[in-house]
Amino acid sequence: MSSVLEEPVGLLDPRPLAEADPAVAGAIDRELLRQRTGLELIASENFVSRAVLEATGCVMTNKYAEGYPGRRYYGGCEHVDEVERLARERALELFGGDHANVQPHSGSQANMAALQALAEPGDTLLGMDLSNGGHLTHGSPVNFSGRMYSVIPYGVRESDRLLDYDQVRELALSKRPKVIIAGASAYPGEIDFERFGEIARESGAKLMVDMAHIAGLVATGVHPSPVPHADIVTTTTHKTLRGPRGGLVICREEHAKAVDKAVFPGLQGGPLMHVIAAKAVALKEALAPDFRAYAKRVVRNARALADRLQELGYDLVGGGTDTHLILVDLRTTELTGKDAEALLGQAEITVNKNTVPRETRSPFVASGIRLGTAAVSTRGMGETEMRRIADLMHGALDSGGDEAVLKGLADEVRALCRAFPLYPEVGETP
Ligand code: DSN
Repeated sequence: MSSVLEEPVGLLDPRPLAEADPAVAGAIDRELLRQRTGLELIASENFVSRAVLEATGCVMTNKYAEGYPGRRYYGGCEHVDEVERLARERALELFGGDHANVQPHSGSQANMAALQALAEPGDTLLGMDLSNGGHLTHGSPVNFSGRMYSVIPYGVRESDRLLDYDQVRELALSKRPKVIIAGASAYPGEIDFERFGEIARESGAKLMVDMAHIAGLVATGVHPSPVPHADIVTTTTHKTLRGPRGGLVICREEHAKAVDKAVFPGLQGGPLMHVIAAKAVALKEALAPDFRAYAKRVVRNARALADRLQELGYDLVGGGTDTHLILVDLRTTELTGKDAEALLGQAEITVNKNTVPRETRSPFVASGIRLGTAAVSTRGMGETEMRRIADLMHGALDSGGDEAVLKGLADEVRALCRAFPLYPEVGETP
């Protein structure tokens, strides 16, 4: 053996990101600037707290922890066990239910786990049609859910474009699905989960609810909870719940083992322990009394934005909103969803094009735009700002693409955002 000390090699680079990788650091800085200076109206997005950001970037990213607290396949899990237990306990305190699994990497994986726990490949599912407001994982033919199961879609009524519970009941009684999936990603109305529960019981189906969009509203009682009515409830943690990107499952005791087995080893390997730490932090924040005030403001703001858009002549699916979400049907204008997304983008207002009920265009073009107030409400904006935002949006949508007009609107958007600073603790926007 050599007694000469070798030069250490491969040690961790101690430099901050800006020095170690200016290309990535630069893109992150530009993204921070974009989030700070523009209006974020994507209904599924929000801004997390500094504490959630810190946990998401913590050393728990280094740890493998396949299994569950107290039953892992790796040593050294005592600290990650602590955060996973905290996250599970807080999820149950917040939402009720018997059992929580906080490991799904995303909402899609939470849905996959729920379906795996409740049904066998080939079984029949009833799910909301994507262009009526559902989600890919609720049975779309291009998704695992549509490929693995036999899917019967339900939708909204033609008259008022609100959920057609009579249709759901008729389909459930005639087709006898194994699982009914309730929940939506582009539906502005309140969902009657009690009614879904009754239909499921009457037809002998299990009820799975995906509450991803409205989880923050459910957590605070601002939207009725699906938990008492459903076998399994899934959610993401990053929408109105304002946590890190990820998924979460809550279920009745009778499904606990099947859900845990479906998540691991059924679908995933090692859980993202840093994200689970951040979920625990976000769930603590959602348990604090001011989160309820926030959730109420999100809904009040959505109503104010919807009211002003209607005054300006826009056609809103469902006639308005009961939640954080608004779906504008642009078929009364000359614009497609794609045109509208681009025009608003030039004014630094970020939205997504979205299909609308009885859509005739491709999802890449679409006839609507979807809006949400979770992120702007996190910045502290209120109803006065919502009316202003509707006017700014109208200015852009009515601009005919006039670059000077759009630039003027972008200046106004930046001024509005400056009055509601985002992450001021990280330093002023230059
Ligand atoms: N992509 C999410 C949304 O925007 O609603 C759903 O998965």
